[in-house]
Amino acid sequence: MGKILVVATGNPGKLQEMQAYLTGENWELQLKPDELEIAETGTTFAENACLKASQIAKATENWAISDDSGLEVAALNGAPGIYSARYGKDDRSRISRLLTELGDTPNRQAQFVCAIAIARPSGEIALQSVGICQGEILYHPQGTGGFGYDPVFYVPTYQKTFAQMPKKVKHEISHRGKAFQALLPQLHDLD
Ligand code: ITT
Repeated sequence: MGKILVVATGNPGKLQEMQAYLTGENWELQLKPDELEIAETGTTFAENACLKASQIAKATENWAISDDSGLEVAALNGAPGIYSARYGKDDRSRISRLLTELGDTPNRQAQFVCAIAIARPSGEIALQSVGICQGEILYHPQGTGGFGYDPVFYVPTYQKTFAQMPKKVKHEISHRGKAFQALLPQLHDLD
């Protein structure tokens, strides 16, 4: 067994996807203690990812990995962006607010962004990466897979929303997939 890596998220959808990327790596994954909540006071995804990884690492005295992500919608000038989790009280109300704010705007262009950070037990950031996936916001939710905004995020190349595509396709092409593809090769070199 390798070193312990605390997965610093309280979002079950994210946790499941992060675990899938880290399976087979030489790290023993551990869940973040429930009571450890980190205030996301940064102004960028990368800053918030670093804050979460660093503070969870220090608090647990272990290595920690965090993901800060969200949806940027062109017609809303990049909103909800880093406030994607705070846009509503649950996934359903977040989606409904997004569709209301967009109305019948013809510009449906959007992107998901994911910043990943890995911190040493000291809190020092060891690795960082960012991944982006382009798509469009539908007028109505489609599909039941995934989590969060997945039912309204449509990827034209696949003619499916993230919630309609097989898990392994989202795993491959998503913002999180791209961030992990950049990060994983470097994960082996950490000491
Ligand atoms: P942690 O900070 O505990 O990890 P969180 O849900 O608060 O959990 P964020 O602040 O990073 O995480 O917010 C991410 C938001 O963006 C949240 O509302 C997600 O539903 C949404 N999101 C991120 N990745 C997504 C994905 O792959 N599919 C759908 N929605 C996603």
